[in-house]
Amino acid sequence: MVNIPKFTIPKEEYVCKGHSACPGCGTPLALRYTLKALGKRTVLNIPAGCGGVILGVWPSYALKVPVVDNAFECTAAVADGIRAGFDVLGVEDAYVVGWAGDGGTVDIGLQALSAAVDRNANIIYIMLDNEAYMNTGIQKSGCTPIGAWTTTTPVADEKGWNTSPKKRIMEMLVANGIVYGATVNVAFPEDFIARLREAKDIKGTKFIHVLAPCTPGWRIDPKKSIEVARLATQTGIFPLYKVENGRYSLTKEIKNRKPVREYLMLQGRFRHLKEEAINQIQKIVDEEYARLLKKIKDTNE
Ligand SMILES: Cc1ncc(C[n+]2csc(CCOP(=O)(O)OP(=O)(O)O)c2C)c(N)n1
Ligand code: SF4
Ligand SMILES: [Mg+2]
Repeated sequence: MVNIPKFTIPKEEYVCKGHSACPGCGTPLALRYTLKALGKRTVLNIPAGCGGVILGVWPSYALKVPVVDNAFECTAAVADGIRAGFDVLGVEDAYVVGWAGDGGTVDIGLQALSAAVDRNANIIYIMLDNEAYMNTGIQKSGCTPIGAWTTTTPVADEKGWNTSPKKRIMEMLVANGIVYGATVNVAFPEDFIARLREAKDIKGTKFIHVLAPCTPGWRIDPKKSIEVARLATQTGIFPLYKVENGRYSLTKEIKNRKPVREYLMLQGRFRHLKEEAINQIQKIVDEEYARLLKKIKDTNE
């Protein structure tokens, strides 16, 4: 008898057809997986950015759950306010989610998120990381990786591309005392849903860092967007791990990491990089991966 693996992704859909994301965009997938894990008793708080814009305008809305369109700076504060309202009303079976981009999180929304972690606000905060301010035309954010072209880090010469490292948002929040943090990738839906299911049952502030490709921003073929996202994890550029009460662990083991070149060369935003720069990025990724493994070891002793 053929052994058919158990299908673990819920069939329910809360994202309707007709949203306006570009072909190959990772954001609608992230939204689908999130709502499959949390269900219809979920309220999303979304600031400016592609994550909100692609859903359309009421009554032609692409979501089956309620959304609060909040100001850029205060996603986590508004989410915590809604949670407080639910608590007063005795609503215990609903999830309150902050759903912001990388720019809206590591730059613009950082103080509200940090304050929410201080209060251990009972919310799930999800950061859609497409590694730039995409909705306004691909400007560099604190999450743009070294070597990437953006419209504010143009590649006029070899020094034009982004030279600052990606902000270590997870480590910042761990230092801040967050109870649960995890990285997820739209190319690994079952792992994505498993982390959300884990987070929803924990009291306090939960942070989910999602890698979500942007086809025009990364200059990739829409058909290859999942392949590119998968390579981010297979090369170790975006490892999948979680941190529970300060203890780190890998959620997806990668036995033989692929060379970063395979990830970089599928994307127009990195295609200007020469041998030396690619080797330099490989070295940084190796060092960062070793740091992660050391944190896993140190926090589990
Ligand atoms: C206070 C404020 N500043 C700037 C803007 C303009 N703005 C709208 S969307 C956006 C880009 C958001 O980038 P990110 O949070 O990374 O989300 P993405 O669009 O990449 O998904 C910006 C800068 C705004 N709406 N409000
Ligand atoms: S610009 Fe990028 S993030 Fe925005 S909808 Fe298109 S693919 Fe998605
Ligand atoms: Mg972004």
